[in-house]
Amino acid sequence: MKDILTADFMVEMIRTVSNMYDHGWDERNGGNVSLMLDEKETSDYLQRQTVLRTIPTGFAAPELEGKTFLVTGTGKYFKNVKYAPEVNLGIVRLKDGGKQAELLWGFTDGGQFTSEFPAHMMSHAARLKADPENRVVMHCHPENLLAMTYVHDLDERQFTRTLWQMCTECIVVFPDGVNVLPWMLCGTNEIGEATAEKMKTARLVIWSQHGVYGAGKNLDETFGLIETAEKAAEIFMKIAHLPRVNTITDEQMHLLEKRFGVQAREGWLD
Ligand code: 2HA
Ligand code: ZN
Repeated sequence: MKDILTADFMVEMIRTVSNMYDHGWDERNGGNVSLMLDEKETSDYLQRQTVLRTIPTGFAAPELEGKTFLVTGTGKYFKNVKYAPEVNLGIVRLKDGGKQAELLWGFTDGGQFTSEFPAHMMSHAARLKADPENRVVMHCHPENLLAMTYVHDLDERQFTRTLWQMCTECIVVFPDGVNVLPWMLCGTNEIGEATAEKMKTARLVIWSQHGVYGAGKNLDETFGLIETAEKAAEIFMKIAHLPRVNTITDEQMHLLEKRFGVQAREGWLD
């Protein structure tokens, strides 16, 4: 077996959560990330037949039976992951229709996966139906997106249109827009189910007064998705109290659609 700390997926996960921390998106134990791994990429690094512990998940996700995930731990600080990956991260495989998770590596202090595991797994199941290549679900607390949920209408079309208007690239990066959940109790199956429902139609889901969920094919793409939306929210928070003299018009958005070969969410442009 090769050293798992040298595997591409591990190096990328450590870099990504460190970068998220450095962006100020993950204070204390805030945020959580899960990355679906395939057998091919883990076979040189992991004894897949050795189960260290079995952990009940408290939900069912039959679509994810047998799937393996590298996931951040509950109560763990992103800033510490690079110093002790085997304590702060774990690799789990779902079984019994998602009701049990077999720990294959990590959480060496007896810990377990993030409290938001239901939202992560239900979101993976929902995104895989929309895009079979989806592998990542990422949650964090970026300050401007969060701030925006205090001062902006939470209507999804309105919220998205404001973000699209803040930077030219936004409609290109997230033509599917953002979906928005009202404040809900986090860490529950209910918020997991609600998030997954919202993930059917967009890769970004805002948790009002809490943070954001993003989904994508790989860690870079998902990070970039949140980074772009957060940049737009930052511009909004800089200008929201000032008179708006200029904007990006819907006509200009249609030009961007044509130039970049993207299709804005149906009915969200005039
Ligand atoms: O894991 O971000 O939503 C800490 C959180 C909970
Ligand atoms: Zn959170």
